Amino acid sequence: MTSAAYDDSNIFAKILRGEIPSHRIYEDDHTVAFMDVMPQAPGHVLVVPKAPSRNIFDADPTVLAQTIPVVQKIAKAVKEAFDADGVLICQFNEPAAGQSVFHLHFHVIPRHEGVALKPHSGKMEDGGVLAANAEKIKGELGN
Ligand code: DGP
Repeated sequence: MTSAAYDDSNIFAKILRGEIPSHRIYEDDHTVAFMDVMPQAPGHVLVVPKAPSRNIFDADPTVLAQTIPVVQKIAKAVKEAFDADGVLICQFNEPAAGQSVFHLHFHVIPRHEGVALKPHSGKMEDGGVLAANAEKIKGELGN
């Protein structure tokens, strides 16, 4: 079965164009990282390539190669910022796999021993909490 085409009205395309706000923690020529508004744990970040693709299936391998080093950088920063025991990295492709926003993105989620992961796309977090968590991570990134 083929995937639907990329649709630039998705919420992350709007964030990338600056049409709706986000708590950005990192940006370079190819990639943006911002706080997930429905975090599965405090410090849950989304790493988003600027180039349009719906998910892994239509992504340009060059874009993937540019994105993974940023995922690594953010994983290290959230581990330090939240004193995490581990970091979960995940990425969903198509609704059957749990994808709800159709612009390629990687989830970077700090984990602590014995603390359960909150549901995927669950409860909206308070903006002040997201802002404070973004500042913690930016501090680790040195910006
Ligand atoms: P998924 O497509 O299943 O990988 O999940 C999309 C994630 O995006 C989910 O964890 C919730 C989050 N999310 C949904 N809408 C927004 C939004 O408007 N802003 C931000 N920062 N995150 C969002």
